[in-house]
Order: sequence, then C-alpha cells, then structure tokens
Amino acid sequence: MELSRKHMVASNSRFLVYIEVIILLPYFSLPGLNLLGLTSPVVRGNDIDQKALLHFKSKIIGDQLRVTESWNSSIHFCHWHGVTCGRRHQRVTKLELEYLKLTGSLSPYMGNLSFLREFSLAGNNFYNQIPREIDRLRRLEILVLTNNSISGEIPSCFKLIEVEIEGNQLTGEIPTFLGLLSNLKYLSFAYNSLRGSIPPSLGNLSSLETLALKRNSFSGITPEALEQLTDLSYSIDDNAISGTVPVAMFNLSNIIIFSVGGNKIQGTVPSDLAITMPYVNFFSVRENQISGKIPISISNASNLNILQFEGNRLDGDVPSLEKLDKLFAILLDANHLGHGGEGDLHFLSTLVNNTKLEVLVISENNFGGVFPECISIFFTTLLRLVMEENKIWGRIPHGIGNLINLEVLGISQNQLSGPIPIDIRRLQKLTIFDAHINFLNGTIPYSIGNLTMLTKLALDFNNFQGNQV
Ligand SMILES: *[C@@H]1O[C@H](CO)[C@@H](O)[C@H](O)[C@H]1NC(C)=O
Ligand SMILES: *[C@@H]1O[C@H](CO)[C@@H](O)[C@H](O)[C@H]1NC(C)=O
Ligand SMILES: *[C@@H]1O[C@H](CO)[C@@H](O)[C@H](O)[C@H]1NC(C)=O
Ligand SMILES: *[C@@H]1O[C@H](CO)[C@@H](O)[C@H](O)[C@H]1NC(C)=O
Ligand SMILES: *[C@@H]1O[C@H](CO)[C@@H](O)[C@H](O)[C@H]1NC(C)=O
Ligand SMILES: *[C@@H]1O[C@H](CO)[C@@H](O)[C@H](O)[C@H]1NC(C)=O
Ligand SMILES: *[C@@H]1O[C@H](CO)[C@@H](O)[C@H](O)[C@H]1NC(C)=O
Ligand SMILES: *[C@@H]1O[C@H](CO)[C@@H](O)[C@H](O)[C@H]1NC(C)=O
Ligand SMILES: *[C@H]1O[C@@H](CO)[C@H](O)[C@@H](O)[C@@H]1NC(C)=O
Repeated sequence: MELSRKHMVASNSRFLVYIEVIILLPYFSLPGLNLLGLTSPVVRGNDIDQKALLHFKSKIIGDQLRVTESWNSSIHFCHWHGVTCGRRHQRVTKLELEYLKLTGSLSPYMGNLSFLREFSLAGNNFYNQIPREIDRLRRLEILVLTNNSISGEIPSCFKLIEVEIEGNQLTGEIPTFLGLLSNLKYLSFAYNSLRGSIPPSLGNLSSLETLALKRNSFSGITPEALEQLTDLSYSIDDNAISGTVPVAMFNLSNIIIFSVGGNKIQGTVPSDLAITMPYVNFFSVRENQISGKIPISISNASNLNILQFEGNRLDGDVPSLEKLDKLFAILLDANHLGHGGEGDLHFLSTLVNNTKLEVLVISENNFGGVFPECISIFFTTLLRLVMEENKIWGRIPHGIGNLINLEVLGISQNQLSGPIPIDIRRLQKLTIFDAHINFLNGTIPYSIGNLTMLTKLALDFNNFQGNQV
C-alpha cells in the first residue's frame, strides 16, 4: 500500500497521475505518506479504485454464477472478473459484467472510478437509480445498462459516445442537456417509461447515428432540429408522437433505419422518398394516420429489407417493387389500397425475381383482380401470405403447392371460387390455413389431413360439398 520513492521515479506518467490525484483529491488520506511536502496524507488512485470496486461488490446481493468471487484481496483488482485496467496506470478503464445474473443496486462509489471509459452491465438485474455520482466520470464514453431494472432519471457525462439503457424502468423526461454531449453517436432509451417530448436540442448532436426511443410514452411532435442529423437512424415506434414528420427528415441521406410506427403521425410520404434515402433498409410508418399514395420512387429503394405501411390511410396503386431484391417483408394491410379491380395486384408480379421475400401481408384493403398465378414463383422463401378481406377473385392457383415453406396462408373474406388445389398437401409446414367466407367449392381434399402442423383451419362460409374430411 505504500508509495515508495522507487515507484515515484519509475515512470513519469505514473508520477503525473499521482499529482492529479493529489490535486483533485487532497483530502483522501493514507497514513504515513507525506508527498511533496503536503501536510495532509494522500491515497493512491489504485486504492480508490479498489475501494470503489469493493463497494460496488458489496451492493451485489445476488451472484449465483459466483462472478465476484474472484474479487478478493489475493488477486490484484485489475484481474478481477470483468475489470480491465489501463496498462500504465493500473486504473480501472473498463467494467464489463454482462449477462451474469447479478442482482443488486449501483454503488455511488463508482463515481470514484475516475479513469472509467466503458461501463457495461447489460442483461442483469440491477435495480434502483443510477447514482448521480456517475456524472463525475469525466472519461466515460460507453454506458450500457440495457435489460436491467434501473429506475430514476438519465445521467450526464460529457464525454459519452454511447448510451444504451434499453429495457429498464427509467422515468421522467429526456433532459435538454443531453444536447450538449457532442460526442454522442448512439443513444437508446427504448423500452422504458420516459415521457415528455423529444428535445430539439438533440438536433445539435451532429455525430448522432442512432436515436432509439421505441416503447416509451413520448408525446409532442418530431422536432425539426433533427433534420440536421444526416447520419441518423431513427426509431420512435410505439409512443404517442403526433403531428407530421418534418419533410426534411425524409431527406436524411445516410439513414438506414426510419421507424416511426405506432404513433399518431399524420401527413403523407414524400414522392421522392427513395431518392432522398438511398440506403434505407428498414422503413416503417405502420399504425399511424398517414394518407395519400405510396410514392412511385419507393421502387428505387433497392436496399430495403423491411417495408411497413400497415394500418394507415393510404390509397391508390402499389408501385412496382421490381428493384427491391433485398426485400424480406412487406406489410401493407389495413389501408385503402387498390381500386377493387383488375390490375391492383400487378405489383406482385414485379416481385417474382425476389429471392428473399418471406412475409407478404396485404389484407384489409380494396385490392381486386384475379388471384395471380405468379404467386407460385416465390418458391421456397415465402413463410406468410396473407391477403384477407379484399375483393380478390378467381381460383387458388395450382402452383400454391410450390410455396413449400409456407406457414400461414390467409385468404379469407375474398371472392375466390373453384376448388382447393390438391397440391395444398405439399405445404407441410402450414400452421394456419384460413379461407373462410369465399365461394370455394368442390370437395375438401383429403390430403389436408396430412398437414400435421396445422393449428387453425377455417373453411366455413364457402360452397364445399361431399363428406367431412
Ligand atoms: C479469490 O479468487 C480466486 C479466483 O477466483 C479464488 O480461487 C479464491 O478462492 C478466492 N479467495 C477467496 C478467499 O475467496
Ligand atoms: C433485452 O431483452 C429483450 C427481451 O427479452 C431481448 O429481446 C433483447 O434482445 C435484449 N437485449 C439485449 C441487448 O440483451
Ligand atoms: C444548439 O447549439 C447552439 C450553439 O451551441 C445553441 O445556440 C442552440 O440553442 C442549440 N439548439 C438547441 C435546439 O438546443
Ligand atoms: C433535401 O436535400 C437536398 C440535397 O441535400 C436539398 O436540395 C433539398 O432542398 C432537401 N429537401 C428538403 C425538403 O429539405
Ligand atoms: C429511380 O432512379 C433513377 C436513377 O436515379 C431515376 O432516373 C428514376 O427516375 C427513379 N425512378 C423513380 C420512380 O423515382
Ligand atoms: C426477372 O428476371 C428475368 C431474367 O433476368 C427478366 O427477364 C425479367 O424482366 C425480370 N422480371 C422482373 C419483374 O423483374
Ligand atoms: C364450382 O363453381 C364453379 C363456378 O364458380 C362451377 O363452374 C363449378 O361447376 C363448381 N364446381 C362444383 C364441383 O360444384
Ligand atoms: C398422407 O401422407 C402419407 C405418408 O406420407 C401418404 O402415404 C398418403 O398418401 C398421404 N395421403 C394423402 C391423402 O395425401
Ligand atoms: C468516493 O465515493 C464516495 C461516495 O460517492 C465516498 O463517500 C467516498 O468516500 C469515496 N472516496 C474514496 C476515496 O473512496
């Protein structure tokens, strides 16, 4: 524990650290030490760190994996599980205890780990508030507390680059001063109980790449100031955000995720969408009050994986999706799309070269026309085909049997006629087959009995004949 003269001269940088400790913390004492003529004794930073870690440990009341067993005096704290030290100063720079079934509260002593850059406790059961002392960690860059039971309000450390406190019980509002943390790249408070509006000051975080506020109780409008954040990925799903999205938000040229579903957002989608967001791969405005047309330019959004327009007030035609060859899910249900006539489903034939599509949901619209034979070209990728509550007529195509990985086939409440193709038996993974309320006729194929995964079969309100299967 003693700071010898030899130590003092061993390394200049270490010496500097001690000086810093002395200047910052002249009141900590270590008996028998009298440095630089100071009358009050001093403590080494290392001891402060060890004490802080031991206090941190003392607040952990559950440790079924015995992670902190190694946190004992027979081992230097730099080698304790989850602790990383700077090589030169032997001060704690990183404390990483993720997914270790730890239970406890957070010690205010952690505010004394003054060299800490990275602090990550994701996936444990830490509860109570984040101690205010954390604000003293001037070097802290990464704070990850995702999936714990942390309550209380949001901290502020001015060097923070990444703040991940998803899946906790944070309350209160986003403090305006977060707009001063100019290094922030990643900010996620998704799945908490925050409320209030999104502070316009966040628009000043010019490095911000991710703002994830999903599943809170935010209200108010999307601040125009966010338009400045050209590298932003933005997800605010399932809050109570209202108003229109500022047009320039659709102009964030490097945006990858734009996800504002489950709010009360109004307005239209701008016609030049894909031109202004060339890299977008996740675009969702689901369950809002968006009206107007799906812009034709969407056909240029060739990086799209997921496109969600469901639950809005969109009408008109669905444009060609020919270039969207990375599309994996498209959800257009519960809108007013189509005209109830031939041609409404033309967009499906523009997807035939897509080799990724797994989810196609177009129910509750005004789509008319014949059930397109081209559907059978989606071969093995399609898992869900749901087109219920439209005005689709004609027969179920024989080729439906090609969709051998199909799990859900929902075609109820249309005007389909003719028989169920025998080939349906090839859909061995089918769990839901719902075709009720149509004009289907003939006998129900016995082979349906061979679809052993089926949990729901609804064929009522049709014109079937013959004996029960
Ligand atoms: C200290 O930690 C080491 C490493 O985990 C362990 O082997 C030892 O038993 C511990 N000592 C005590 C007293 O718990
Ligand atoms: C947090 O928990 C949710 C729900 O259990 C899980 O889906 C998510 O992957 C977890 N996130 C992290 C980063 O562990
Ligand atoms: C952004 O920063 C500028 C300059 O620091 C400041 O004047 C302005 O008020 C800030 N904007 C917001 C919305 O906080
Ligand atoms: C979108 O960005 C382009 C180029 O950066 C700019 O010319 C245009 O005015 C912007 N549109 C809006 C609505 O901000
Ligand atoms: C798609 O992009 C090309 C090239 O940038 C452009 O010429 C064309 O007009 C765009 N199409 C639509 C429908 O926006
Ligand atoms: C699909 O690919 C074929 C062969 O490359 C091409 O001739 C056809 O035009 C493509 N169809 C669509 C809708 O992209
Ligand atoms: C099924 O209905 C069509 C007309 O929609 C009819 O032509 C056909 O004869 C019917 N088939 C049976 C087996 O009743
Ligand atoms: C059901 O499957 C069995 C075994 O694969 C097969 O022998 C039988 O012919 C099938 N029945 C029908 C009606 O397809
Ligand atoms: C640093 O942490 C505070 C609590 O926030 C304690 O009160 C201090 O005693 C502690 N200081 C040292 C040197 O351990």
